[in-house]
Amino acid sequence: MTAPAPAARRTHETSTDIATTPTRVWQLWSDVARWPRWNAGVARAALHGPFASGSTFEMQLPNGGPLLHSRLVDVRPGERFTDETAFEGVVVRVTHAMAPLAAGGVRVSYRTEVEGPNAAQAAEIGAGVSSDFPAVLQSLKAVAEANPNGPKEGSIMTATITLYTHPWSRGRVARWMLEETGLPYATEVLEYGTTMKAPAYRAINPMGKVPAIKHGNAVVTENAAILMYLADLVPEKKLAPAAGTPERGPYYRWISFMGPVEALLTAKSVGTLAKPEQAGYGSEADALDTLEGAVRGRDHLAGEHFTAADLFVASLIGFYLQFKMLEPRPEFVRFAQLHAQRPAARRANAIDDELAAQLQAAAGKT
Ligand SMILES: N[C@@H](CCC(=O)N[C@@H](CS)C(=O)NCC(=O)O)C(=O)O
Repeated sequence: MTAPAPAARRTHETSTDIATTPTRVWQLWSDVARWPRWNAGVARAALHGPFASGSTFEMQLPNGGPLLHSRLVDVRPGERFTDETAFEGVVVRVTHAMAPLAAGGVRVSYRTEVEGPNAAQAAEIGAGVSSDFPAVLQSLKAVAEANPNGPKEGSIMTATITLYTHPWSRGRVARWMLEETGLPYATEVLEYGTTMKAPAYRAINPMGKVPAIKHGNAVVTENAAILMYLADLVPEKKLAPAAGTPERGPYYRWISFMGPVEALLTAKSVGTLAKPEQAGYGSEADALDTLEGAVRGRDHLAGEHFTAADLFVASLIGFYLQFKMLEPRPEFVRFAQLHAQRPAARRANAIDDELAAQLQAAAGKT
């Protein structure tokens, strides 16, 4: 018989100073469902019970990563909390602590402790778990410092977002955007022709169409408006160029240009185009060449990084290519495929594919 390998323990610590109050940091920490907003290493998080010692929570890691089941083991409000996760035969404990600084602000530190039977494995897992903590702390700092006193009582930022959709609809565009924001949201699925046209839903969208979102008392319909509204809720994600910057021009321009493009493609699919000088979309050649010119040789339409304009243009090009309503010019295909690879796009599609399968299974039973 071989003797069991000695138990091993590995620790890592990283910290940063944040110009905010302990109350604000605590607010962000204890709002588990909103962790994905500032922690790119978490796609979705759900707490069962209060933010207190003994409660459990789940974290879905991004990019098809595992669903982790964790427990809060030591919660001291306004000061620190420790969570524990059993993972691949080891136990990972992370202590999130803060201490007020004499000059103002708070020093926030994350300490990771991994215990397991095998030292090499514990070291590897410890390094893996804590590798993105410096980036996570920088994001936490950005969100906290953007609003050091936190949302006011009853502020829209604490309100729930509901997405009204159908898995086979343009609601996929809105869901992709919601996944980009990292904000928690609920989904309400409407059925074509029935619940979508019922008075209860027409009170939200008189068009009886999806998608729509409701955020507190704010109702937003039209994908273009939904995307721009959501981008502004999470400035730290830079999904919209800042107001007043030159990049804001192409951002509005290309999001708005998709309205005429959609009108053109749907008109074309039934075989009647309006006279170019009367139609907002002009001639088909001008509209498609303009769209192609916008994406040709570029990965981003507004500035040098991904924004809601890229999301909207890529998702609608992808949608119309899929339904063979748009000619597959190489630059259209490239632009749509490039952005469809984003983790948030893949997550959103996986959620809608699953919902579609459930609807199909339910329809098969009736
Ligand atoms: N302009 C709207 C278009 C919404 C739209 O046409 N949605 C379709 C699904 S892709 C719909 O709800 N159709 C149902 C109906 O009209 O009864 C937007 O961009 O959000």
